[in-house]
Amino acid sequence: MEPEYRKQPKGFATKAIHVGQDPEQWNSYCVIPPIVTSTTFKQNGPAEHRGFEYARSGNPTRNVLEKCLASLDNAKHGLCFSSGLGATTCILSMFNSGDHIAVSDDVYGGTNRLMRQVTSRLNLEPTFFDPTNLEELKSSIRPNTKMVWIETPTNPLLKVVDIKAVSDYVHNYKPEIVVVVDNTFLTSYFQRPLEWGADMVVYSLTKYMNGHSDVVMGAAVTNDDNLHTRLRFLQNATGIVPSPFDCYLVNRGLKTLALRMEQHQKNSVDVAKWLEKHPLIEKVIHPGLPSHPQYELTRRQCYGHSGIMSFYLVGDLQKSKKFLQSLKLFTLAESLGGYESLAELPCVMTHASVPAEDRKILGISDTLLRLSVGLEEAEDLIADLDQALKSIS
Ligand code: P1T
Repeated sequence: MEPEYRKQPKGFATKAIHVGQDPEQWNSYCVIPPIVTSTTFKQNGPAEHRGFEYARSGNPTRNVLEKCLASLDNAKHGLCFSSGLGATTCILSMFNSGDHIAVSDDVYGGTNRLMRQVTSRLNLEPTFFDPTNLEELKSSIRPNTKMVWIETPTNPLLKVVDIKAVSDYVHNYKPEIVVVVDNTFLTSYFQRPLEWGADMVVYSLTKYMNGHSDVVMGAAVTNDDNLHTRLRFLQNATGIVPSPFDCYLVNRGLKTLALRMEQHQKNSVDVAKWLEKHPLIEKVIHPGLPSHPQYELTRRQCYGHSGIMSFYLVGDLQKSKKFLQSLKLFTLAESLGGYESLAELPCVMTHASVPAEDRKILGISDTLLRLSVGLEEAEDLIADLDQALKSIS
């Protein structure tokens, strides 16, 4: 019998719709949180304010979203930033020159670029390890390691990392090392890393959490009061904050997160199973399929899988390009997690900034394609893939 995913406890959709949204917090009793655009707030006396003083340090619309986001990960604290990489930058600014950070080798290209080309200049030395190999993790930890950063599933190869094994090892070595999990691909609906011992969860809200491809934003959630205090200070001190209008949109997007993720999952499994049988597809990478190397771990650790998948085409760079240009419903574009289906070629798009040598070792080849399967009819998506594959056969 196929192993089941973890059973989703009841209440997720209710929290997404209600936590932080109480109408009685507003004078007007408005049911939908207002977009508060004021940059500053009247004080009763100098330095005597009523919770808000200046919109960078706190904004009512942002507070609503931060509370709701924290609840979805069963976390105490949530903080929003102006992008996913903004959240990462803020987290990195918790550390000092000379500190070491261990980073998963397969991460979003922009995260790789930030770590390699910016963090390293600040003498915050990042080293990369294969997160599916605990021995590599062990040998990459040093006396000055302050943070271990993983993505799971990874972008774009969808390697699934055992969050508990990583967190246990790191915390046994030294409890103060911060284990951060980028949970962008699955969202708090399908995976909640704090349940497995991670210290902090990071999101590009730009993706599934907002779900409508019209906001760039990031977030971090944690149960650790000390980490939260440090990060809240830095959120204000570095100024990497989102706009109230964007907070309103993401808060709205969360209301349908559970529904959307269920449908993304169904559609991506249909598409993946169809692709697996196609002679022009060398290999499909989808953690929800038994062919995935960490299929059993995925079932144990996650509540499901999203619409993200990758595959290797039989052919070369020209074929990959022609295939992508022949798609009609899938849009050839970077990003993922919106209601619309997207397709891309990581080696020259999202992961072009990863050094060619590393791309080769990782398997981000000219024929590795990534799909973000959206919410259209699965049959229509399959028909689109079929006609595009015919164009290269
Ligand atoms: O784009 P931004 O909101 O700054 O988020 C960066 C980011 C962080 N983490 C993961 C796992 C991501 O996938 C991203 C952004 N990724 C894309 C734009 C992409 O097409 O993969």
